[in-house]
Amino acid sequence: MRKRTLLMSATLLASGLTPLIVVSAEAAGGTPGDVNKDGYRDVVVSAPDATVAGHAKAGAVVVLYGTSHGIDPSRRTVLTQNSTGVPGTAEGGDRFGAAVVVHDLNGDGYSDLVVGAPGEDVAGDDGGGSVTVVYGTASGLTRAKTVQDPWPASHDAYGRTLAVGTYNGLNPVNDGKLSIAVGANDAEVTFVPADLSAQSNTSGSGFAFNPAHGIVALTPIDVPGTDDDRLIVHGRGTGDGGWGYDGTGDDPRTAFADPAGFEGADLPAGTTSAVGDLNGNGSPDLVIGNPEDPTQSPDTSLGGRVTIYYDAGYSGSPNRVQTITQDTPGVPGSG
Ligand SMILES: [Ca+2]
Ligand SMILES: [Ca+2]
Ligand SMILES: [Ca+2]
Ligand SMILES: [Ca+2]
Repeated sequence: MRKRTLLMSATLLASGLTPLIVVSAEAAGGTPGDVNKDGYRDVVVSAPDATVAGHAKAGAVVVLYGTSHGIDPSRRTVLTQNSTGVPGTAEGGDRFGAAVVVHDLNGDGYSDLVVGAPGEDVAGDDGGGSVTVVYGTASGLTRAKTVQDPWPASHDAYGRTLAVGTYNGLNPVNDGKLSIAVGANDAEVTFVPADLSAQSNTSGSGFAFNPAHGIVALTPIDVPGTDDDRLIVHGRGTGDGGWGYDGTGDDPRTAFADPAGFEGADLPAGTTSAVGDLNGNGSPDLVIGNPEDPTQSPDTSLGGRVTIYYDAGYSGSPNRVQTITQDTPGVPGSG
């Protein structure tokens, strides 16, 4: 155990980055992000490149439990595919934890973990990828289920990115119900019912993304008090001329999905996004990150750019737009 803990820490330090863990705010009767239902939110950190039992990049997810005085580092659970109750076996390159979402899927007040292992070999399909739900329970994180891939022949790397929400209009078979949105290495988003009932799987379509690059990131937008959420989808494709991309089909692209369908709004290109209320008016603001922004000079000056769409949360249409680069006054460094 001690050895594994040290390995994990080293991997986290070596990578320098951990994937964004998204906590949705819809837990029914519980505290969002509270895996053990003690009223304190918990921290979930993933290390998809962690070595497990000698298998490089098998991957692990660590839950650190909140207390009245913050995180207690002595109280934690390390989950791998070798953990009791977790399906499968830790193997080299599984990358268990490459994506993680924390959400109470079954409404019992215990937040659950949705974990992607996009490098998992599945039956007859090397690197097909897998998604696992690990349920928070009174007895810990020892009960888990595999999320079936309804389209295993259509893609690999199932579970490379994940989101949870109620996506009306995007998933007609499962309309009005909580879904797990799953990205893979094609241009489609698969919606799986959160109760994992296999019969109502369906797949979204309509993105002008390049299927060779897959879905890069999914960001949920929670619409409070409704059963109708939004989704930002990042992929790659051929940028339009206005962005000055090279047109080879690997440029960052972003789509906004609302009940009217995909690309309901024209969001700035980017490979990552986050949602929060930056100006404190109660309406969500969208923050899009594009580390490959070539505005200064196509593909020669990738200084990067952050674009803020204020109060665009439910429509994708902003009241105000702000861009930030390293050349923005007050930001250290230069673009
Ligand atoms: Ca807790
Ligand atoms: Ca495995
Ligand atoms: Ca639960
Ligand atoms: Ca706002």
